[in-house]
Amino acid sequence: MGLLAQLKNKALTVKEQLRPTTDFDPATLPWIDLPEADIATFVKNFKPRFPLTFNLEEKLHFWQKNGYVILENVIPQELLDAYWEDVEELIEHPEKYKLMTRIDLPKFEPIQERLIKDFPKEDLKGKYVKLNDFHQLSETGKNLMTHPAIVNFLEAIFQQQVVVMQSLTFMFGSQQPSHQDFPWVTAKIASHLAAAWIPLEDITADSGPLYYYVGSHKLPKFNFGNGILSNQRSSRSPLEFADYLDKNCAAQGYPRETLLIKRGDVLIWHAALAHGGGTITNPDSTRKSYVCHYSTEQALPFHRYNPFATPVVQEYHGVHIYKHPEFGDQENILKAKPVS
Ligand SMILES: O=C(O)CCC(=O)C(=O)O
Repeated sequence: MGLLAQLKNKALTVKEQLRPTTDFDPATLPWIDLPEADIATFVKNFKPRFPLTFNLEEKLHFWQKNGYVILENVIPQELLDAYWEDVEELIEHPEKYKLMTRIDLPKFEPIQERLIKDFPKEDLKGKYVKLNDFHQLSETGKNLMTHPAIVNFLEAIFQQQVVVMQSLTFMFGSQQPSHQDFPWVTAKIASHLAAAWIPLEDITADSGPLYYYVGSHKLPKFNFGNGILSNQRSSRSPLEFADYLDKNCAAQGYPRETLLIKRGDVLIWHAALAHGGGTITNPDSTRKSYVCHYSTEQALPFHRYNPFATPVVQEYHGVHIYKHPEFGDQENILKAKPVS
């Protein structure tokens, strides 16, 4: 670490010890998280960008109480097929594409995250594969993550310019321990975060489905030793965090639910909803899914790979998706196919 970085780290350590954050900043909370949120009046005045395909008022009440919503049967099958075709093209011809990929297998330690072409091709079809930000290459990925039903809901809860933060594409269950997203997937405003979990096939109970604790977005926040965000100065580990969530959600009576949704449905969850990947009980059972994280322009005015540069903005269905700062002509290399 250079001298300047050391000084900055020291100053941050002192600041975090003197005044550790204990919760989201009330001054920047999305309106729906405020105690006085009036959903009926909001819905009366809200002009959705696209025709509504779900009962917005009902879903907003559900979100406020439970920290998530499921929009049923809103995504066309052709769009899901078209995205999966792009994924198949990528894993059949990894040498043509520039994409950071993670495979959590011991044989790839210590570098489990690499360019996709640097993994053996046969491992790309196996377990523990996580494709990072494939939407940058796939225009269909951009169309899918900004599907009008998702955009209508995100615009309603944020009431601000929505931006894409990152995406993950899975073939198998992640088996990730319980966590909330805001301590890791951080923007300048931790509460400006939501995620969509888009199944690319019907989800079965043996595939390690996503689980979540209903209402857990209201749980008092975990202290990483230096506040509510996890960073290199934190003294408490992700497993301690998982343990805190599992124990306290049970103690508070937040039911643990398993996500067995179908192609065409989408789950959207709150920045602070506790969730994780269940255990895979049938090793052959796939769990193809596309997980997209969103924020607002106020909280994320840059691409997270280059916070110092002005991002190049692409607009899809009203959502801003920043061009990858290093991908150049790989951005949208897989063009959108016409879907009805
Ligand atoms: O899909 C999964 O199993 C985990 C995804 C997840 O937890 C996340 O992206 O925050």
